[in-house]
Amino acid sequence: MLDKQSPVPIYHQIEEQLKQRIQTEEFMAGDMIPSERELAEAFEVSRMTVRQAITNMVSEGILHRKKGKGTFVAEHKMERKLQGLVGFTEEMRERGMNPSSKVLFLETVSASKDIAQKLQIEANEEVYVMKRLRYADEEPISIEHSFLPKCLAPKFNKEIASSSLYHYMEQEQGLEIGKAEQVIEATVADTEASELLNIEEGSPLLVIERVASFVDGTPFEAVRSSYRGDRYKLINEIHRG
Ligand code: 16G
Repeated sequence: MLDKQSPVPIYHQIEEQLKQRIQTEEFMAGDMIPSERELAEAFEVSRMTVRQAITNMVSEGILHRKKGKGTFVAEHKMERKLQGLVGFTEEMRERGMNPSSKVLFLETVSASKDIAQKLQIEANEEVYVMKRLRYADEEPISIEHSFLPKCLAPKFNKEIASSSLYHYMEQEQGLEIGKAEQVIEATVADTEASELLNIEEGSPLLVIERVASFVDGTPFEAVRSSYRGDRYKLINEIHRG
């Protein structure tokens, strides 16, 4: 099965074979692959060599390890185009997935300096702070921690929060969403995020911080959304010059 005379390193040949078995769906997304020991025996190589191949495939995001359980074929990542301002509900529906939310909390607080600056309001003005866990087809995908000026939606409540914020602003409040500025960075899941998103502590997260405004320029939401790095990726097209 392996060509031990080839200049191609053995671990690389093992990677190629495993990738092929994933491509031909011998191993499907979510399946556990054989253990290092079993693979080492099957390929007649050392466990070290197998480990090298698996480690490379884990860092490429093709496989993932679950502590004490084994190594699994990763689910395909959802791709999100970095174009167009869409909300979570719209985005998942466009994919043919069923979006849902769990409102972890929704409270009224007075805005901190930082939040007031982002929302262009006075410090201490009332804002809603909410945390929502967002699901696609029953699978937790992201945690959203949002701040909204209370005066823009005085009757905002948990029921509205558990469906679509953008739908509420546009269809119920008759306000037109215009643009958002966002910053994207990487982080890792802490204990709370790992429990909510059903991933190991320390797993990668993709964090998007966004301030969204209505067409008249009034900011209506400052949010920090943390997406599972194993299920979500961002793509865009860029032009030279
Ligand atoms: C997205 C937004 C979030 C917004 C939500 C509205 C990012 C980073 N976050 O998740 O700020 O609250 O959509 O979705 O894109 P909804 O209309 O389903 O509530």
